[in-house]
Amino acid sequence: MTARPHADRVPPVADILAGDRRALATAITLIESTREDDREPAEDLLQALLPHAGKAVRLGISGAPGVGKSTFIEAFGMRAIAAGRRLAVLAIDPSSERSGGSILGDKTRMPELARSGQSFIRASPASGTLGGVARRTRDVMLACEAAGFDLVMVETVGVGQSEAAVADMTDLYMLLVQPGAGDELQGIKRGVMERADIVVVTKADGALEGPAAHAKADFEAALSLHADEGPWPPCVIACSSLEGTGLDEIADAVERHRTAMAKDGALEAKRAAQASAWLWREVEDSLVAALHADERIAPAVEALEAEVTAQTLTPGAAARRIVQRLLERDA
Ligand SMILES: Nc1nc2c(ncn2[C@@H]2O[C@H](COP(=O)(O)OP(=O)(O)OP(=O)(O)O)[C@@H](O)[C@H]2O)c(=O)[nH]1
Ligand SMILES: [Mg+2]
Repeated sequence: MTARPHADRVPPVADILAGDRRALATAITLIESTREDDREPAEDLLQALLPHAGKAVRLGISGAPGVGKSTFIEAFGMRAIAAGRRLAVLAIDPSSERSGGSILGDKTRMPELARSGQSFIRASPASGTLGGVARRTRDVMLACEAAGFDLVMVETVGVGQSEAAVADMTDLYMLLVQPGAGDELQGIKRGVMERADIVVVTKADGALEGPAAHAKADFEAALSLHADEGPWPPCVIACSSLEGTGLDEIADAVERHRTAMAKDGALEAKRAAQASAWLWREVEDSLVAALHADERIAPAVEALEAEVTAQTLTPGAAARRIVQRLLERDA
């Protein structure tokens, strides 16, 4: 089959900029397409949208399964919409088995948001990408911003590297934790805690109100251990998405974070560093994908990997030879 042009699937830039939801959805499908012949039109489209992106508040949300992410996003998001925001929710689902049901699942967990004309919900399966990370979520975020969404919440379940990716593409990273399991800090990896700008203790209501206060104190103590002198000292806030308590405090913290990051160009510097880090992430991903896709190199790569697993060759030496093969490929 010959590759056919996909011009029919490239939505007009003007429609996206005008906030046409169908145009945006079509754009996202193109951006997320893994077809080789979709890459160039997708990149051209993003290039056209880029000057119109960047004005949104970018929030990253992660937490263990069942911690209350969807309920929080619904409650927090509806308040933001009531305050005049347009909200895009982008969910990265790192487990491919779950991805089939996740979109529907999240829409039923966020019924009000799903119905609101001021919100846009999109789930991306992260299957087939490195480190369980949806490679295109950052691009999707830019498209949503160009379409006029001025608050973006990027959500991921707290497993694997997707948390780091979410922290790497947002202005403010929120880690959701729940009361009860707080004593051992819920096995949260140190690196993840250190990235959190706000730790949100969820479900602070009813019988869990006391345990939530305990968890808050535990996390405050843990955070103070590695609080550095950045523009924003991380904080811990308890909330109940069901009762609506603590949500104003979180919204206020988001505002204060914004103000703190506006000083001395801290936000611009953070975004610049993120874009640069993303570039290298993409370069690594592309190189590895090229290696795996190339039938002329694949057998040699496999053979080298076998030597490494048999411990007869060091990973360093094997990596150097693999890179050499790739560089010499088209020579
Ligand atoms: N008591 C109480 N329960 C809550 C609150 N928020 C969420 N829950 C409950 O916790 C359970 C999980 O909530 P979700 O919002 O689906 O959690 P999640 O983190 O999105 O879960 P996954 O998407 O499966 O990772 C549900 O039964 C919610 O009703 C809250 O503020 N208070
Ligand atoms: Mg959820």
